Amino acid sequence: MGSFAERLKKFFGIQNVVSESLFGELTDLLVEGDFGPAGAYKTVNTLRALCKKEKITEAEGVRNHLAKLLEGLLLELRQSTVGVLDVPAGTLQIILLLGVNGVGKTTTAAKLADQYRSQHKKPILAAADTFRAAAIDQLKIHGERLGVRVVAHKQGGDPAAVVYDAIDAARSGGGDLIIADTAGRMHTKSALVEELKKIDRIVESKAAGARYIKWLVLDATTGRNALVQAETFHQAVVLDGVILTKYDSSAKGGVVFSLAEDLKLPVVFIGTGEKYPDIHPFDPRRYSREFVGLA
Ligand SMILES: Nc1nc2c(ncn2[C@@H]2O[C@H](COP(=O)(O)OP(=O)(O)O)[C@@H](O)[C@H]2O)c(=O)[nH]1
Ligand SMILES: [Mg+2]
Repeated sequence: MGSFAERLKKFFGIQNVVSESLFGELTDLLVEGDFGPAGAYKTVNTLRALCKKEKITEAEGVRNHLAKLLEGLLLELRQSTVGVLDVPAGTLQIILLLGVNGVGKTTTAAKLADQYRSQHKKPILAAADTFRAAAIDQLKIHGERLGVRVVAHKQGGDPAAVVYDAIDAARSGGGDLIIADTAGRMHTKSALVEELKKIDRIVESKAAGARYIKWLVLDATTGRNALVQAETFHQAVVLDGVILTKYDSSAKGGVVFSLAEDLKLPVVFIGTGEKYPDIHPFDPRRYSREFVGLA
């Protein structure tokens, strides 16, 4: 449990009567917890009305209702996260991992390859971060360790062409799942958006009959900035979901609720460390309960 959950737990432990000041302080706390002011007010307003209707008189009851309310918000999006791990046999799946530098894309690509392999999939890693030679080498090292094939071109090459080749390799019997690592770093935002659109267009045109998925990797410790990143990437390519990394070192996590509410983007996986097994399918109930310090 992160220290932010501890704070919420403590807060509800100290308050025992349901008063307007409880709701006021809770709003401030949610803002601090990366909810953003608008989201915090909206959530607390709904919560206040709910508690009034249900005649809740103890703080503990407010906490339980908050957890349920948050869970409900996430469950609305559940539909789109169903089957993140199980893809119908015979269908090629292409996963494009997007995100800014340092969020954990390459690590996540390796973790996913390991996960899917244990689900009897045959993944191929595509080194579509062609920006630095070191990025390509990093993915190759993971591939060797995991015994997973890596499709790579030279540094400075066209990222879309790497994915293209990986799709050909898969279709000629080399695999049934492509996990593409990308760069996500450009001198300007508009250059990044153009590059993203280009990769997306090319992969889309080659992906007929395949299940093409775009997941944005976000670092949980960056707080509200993660939402800004999500807006940029979502505008450029229409994302299918988010993978939240470094949850082990994050104290907060309220941004997950803003992603759901503001952008209708579900979190599909959570990264909880640097090792291969440190990735877990997102569990809305558990996450919401942990967030308020109930789990
Ligand atoms: N603690 C922690 N560190 C992570 C996690 N995911 C990635 N990292 C670390 O974050 C750093 C950047 O990761 P990398 O995959 O190279 O990011 P990229 O630039 O997006 O490809 C590395 O030191 C990783 O070990 C995670 O879930 N938890
Ligand atoms: Mg990388």
